[in-house]
Amino acid sequence: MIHTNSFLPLRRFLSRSESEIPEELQRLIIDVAQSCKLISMAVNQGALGDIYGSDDTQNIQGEVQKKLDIISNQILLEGTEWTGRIAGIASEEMDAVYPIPDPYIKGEYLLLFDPLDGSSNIDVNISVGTIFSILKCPDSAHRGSDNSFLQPGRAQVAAGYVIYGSSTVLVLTTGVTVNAFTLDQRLGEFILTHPNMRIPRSTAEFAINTSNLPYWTDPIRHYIDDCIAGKKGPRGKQFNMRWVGSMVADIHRTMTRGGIFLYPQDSKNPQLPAKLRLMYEANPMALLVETAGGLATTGTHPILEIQPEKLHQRVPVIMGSTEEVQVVLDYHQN
Ligand code: P6P
Repeated sequence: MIHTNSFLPLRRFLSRSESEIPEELQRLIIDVAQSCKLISMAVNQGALGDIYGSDDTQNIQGEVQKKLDIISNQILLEGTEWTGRIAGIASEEMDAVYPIPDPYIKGEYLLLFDPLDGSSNIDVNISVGTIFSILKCPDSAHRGSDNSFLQPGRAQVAAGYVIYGSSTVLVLTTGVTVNAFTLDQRLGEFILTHPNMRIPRSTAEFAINTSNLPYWTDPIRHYIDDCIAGKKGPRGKQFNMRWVGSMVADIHRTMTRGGIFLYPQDSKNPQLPAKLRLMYEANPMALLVETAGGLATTGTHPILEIQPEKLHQRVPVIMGSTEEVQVVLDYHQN
């Protein structure tokens, strides 16, 4: 491999980044990326490794935990807890905040993640991913207490995901630009392959689980009906639909070629009007989408402006190409 300026590993990119990323934050991002390399190796074993199937446990979401959910969560804990860079960790797979154990030093950041999003797709070999969010730990708060995590998405100092698909790709933002790095399996390095990602402003592709149609609110139902009506309908153009059932995969497609991703509130389960989690799914994805020029809303409220009340709270999610998200907002207003 000839090292030229076009060959930019993650570590070198972060040190050169135009947004002057603090040294400790650079190192924390590299710690997370290193852990995701190990998760990628575990995922890529497929049926050859003892990783398929479920554990006989449930997480706070009431979801059966896949073996790889547990393994991925453990990899991220062991890859970051010792570094002295974080004061606490929150995960979809852990009920409470994970305090940094003694004798490790507590650092200045808070790390949140969904260690393996879309894990119901693992056994059928569909892309899954890790979603992560990094916040500053407020000096005032008890280092790493629950309340210190409850910050709006706008406060994130970094956010990203790693998609374990036909290739393993890290998509990262520190709020200035969005950049993607493909894992070179031979070198074991994430290499910059998609500098300064921008979401196309318009799209003719929507992603939603249409089996929930009977439970949607009227604005969403009317919006989807009009998309499906195509050229002869009020939108006057043909739409395509995609639904992978793995947020990382659906959002990566949206980041790459545009689109609109919707997991709106529905009345299917009155106790759970929304499905996706704010702190470690909606917020990091919203920061990535909006930094890349897209828009992220609940349908009535910008996601990044929500003041969290609970660590595992859920919110409706509509995000992607700005002009199309604006159309959905218009359906809500009219
Ligand atoms: P449904 C995966 O479980 C997840 O949290 C997201 O990754 C995904 O977008 C959504 O749920 C899929 O939900 O109801 O279509 O299975």
